[in-house]
Amino acid sequence: MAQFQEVSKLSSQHPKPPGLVLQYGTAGFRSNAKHLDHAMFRTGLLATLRSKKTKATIGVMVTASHNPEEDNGVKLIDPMGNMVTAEWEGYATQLVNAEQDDLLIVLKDIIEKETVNMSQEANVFVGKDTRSSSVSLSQAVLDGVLALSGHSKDYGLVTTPQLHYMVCCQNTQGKYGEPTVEGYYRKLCQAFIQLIKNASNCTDDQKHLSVDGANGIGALKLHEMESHVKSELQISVFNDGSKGKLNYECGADFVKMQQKPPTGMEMSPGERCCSYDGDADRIVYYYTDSEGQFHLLDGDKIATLISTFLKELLTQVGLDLKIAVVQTAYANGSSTRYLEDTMKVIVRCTKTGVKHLHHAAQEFDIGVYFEANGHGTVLFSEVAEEKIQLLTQDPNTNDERKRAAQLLQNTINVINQTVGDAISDMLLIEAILAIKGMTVQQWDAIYTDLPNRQLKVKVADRRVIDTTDAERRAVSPAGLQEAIDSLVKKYKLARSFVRPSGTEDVVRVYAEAETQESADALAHEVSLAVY
Ligand code: 16G
Ligand code: ZN
Repeated sequence: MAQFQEVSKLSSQHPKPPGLVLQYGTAGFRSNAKHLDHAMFRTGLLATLRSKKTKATIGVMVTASHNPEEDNGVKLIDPMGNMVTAEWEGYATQLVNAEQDDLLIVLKDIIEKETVNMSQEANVFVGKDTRSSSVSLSQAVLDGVLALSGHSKDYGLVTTPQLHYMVCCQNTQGKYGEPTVEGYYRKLCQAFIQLIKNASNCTDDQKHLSVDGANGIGALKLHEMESHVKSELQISVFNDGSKGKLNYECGADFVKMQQKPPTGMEMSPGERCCSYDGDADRIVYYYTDSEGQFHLLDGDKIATLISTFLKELLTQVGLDLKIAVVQTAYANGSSTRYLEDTMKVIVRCTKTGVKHLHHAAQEFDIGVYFEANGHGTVLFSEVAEEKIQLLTQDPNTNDERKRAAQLLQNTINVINQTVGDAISDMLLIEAILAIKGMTVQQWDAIYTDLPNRQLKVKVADRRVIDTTDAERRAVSPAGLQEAIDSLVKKYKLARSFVRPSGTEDVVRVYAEAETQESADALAHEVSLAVY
């Protein structure tokens, strides 16, 4: 078939280094950019097959998120803007690892297994982050789509969540919004402006926010968005890529892991600040107090703020909708306790990785999910959206209920339900703080984090560690969990777990305890037990 001749021809321009093996992990393929050209081309091929199979538009995002500038990566986006299924992740790994001469065999094998109708049209949206390698690597993806005669649309520089949004808009025939960057700003910012109208007496201080753009795509996009919200939110962007290096000593991952401010940011005491990661799908907030001490408000604090706000609104509208917060093992114990005991909301714990949290959140009318690292969003079920919409239009609803219903409606519109989105989360958080007249210190004081520590341990083979109970307990190697249990017993309010990383060749260790010294000591002792 002529179709496959084109694949052969173009794939020889994107040859696979013999013997190189890559794995489609929690974050797609990720590696040093030098090793990825063939992976990009082949992901373009696979996206085209996926599009033919689903008869819908598929997204391909070229980014390595918070990794160093030298790395890059690629991820597939399914029709509703969600992550691709486990089966297709497996195909991705097979296709990318096929030696050059076997490529067509593996490709045809996937076509056969999935009974892909090759005469079906295909449509692929492609986006990239600001890494210098992203230019040629995204071209390799486009070549892959072309090789199978698929149609592609190159969105160029976009955040990861923006591309998820475009894919969802396209496949819902505009019901979710318009599949353009401008349409994205319009939808989110209009909802934000509507929300903020409910804030009374906002001071200039409250309207100002400092953002660390991690020298990446988020900074660029904030500049584009600014004019849409200027009257209500004045943003100072630091680490906007004009001087510093991507993710270097800045960005959400750096701030969360180091528990200190990014370099390149001017902060005065008490000032509200936040950091995005390299592809703007994560956000964390922070401030320094008058003693110069740093305070981090991570994904757990964000989930608490948002779920409190939503729960109060649900009470006001009198709708019986089930709200839950989805976390991972990394969630600070204080946050879980506060949510369950004080807020009385359902809390679920899942394995690390957005797809697990997203999936769990879909089981509720309103599912708020956040990883402690700042990746998260809110999902509203169709039923919830309908009930809220009806209330906003019901002539018999009193003013208070109507106002609450409007707030819920605008929250639905400001939040990017396809995936965690730093820009969208930021707009919602800013609106909530303004509506509640809350300072960042007051938000921080909702509960006090237990001191914690994360370490990574290099081992010969991280796969010998197997976990259960949403990664909170190790089932192998034998004796490891018992060792952790007895170490944990030595400290007050302590908890610890280990898990193999899905993105790096290391084992991660997490510990929390009553004091920082105890958390540090426990993390250290547990990491010794892992060897
Ligand atoms: C990926 C995940 C992120 C998770 C992280 C854990 C997505 C889109 N991203 O970046 O959610 O927190 O991996 O990394 O799912 P680790 O397995 O190396 O700890
Ligand atoms: Zn990211």
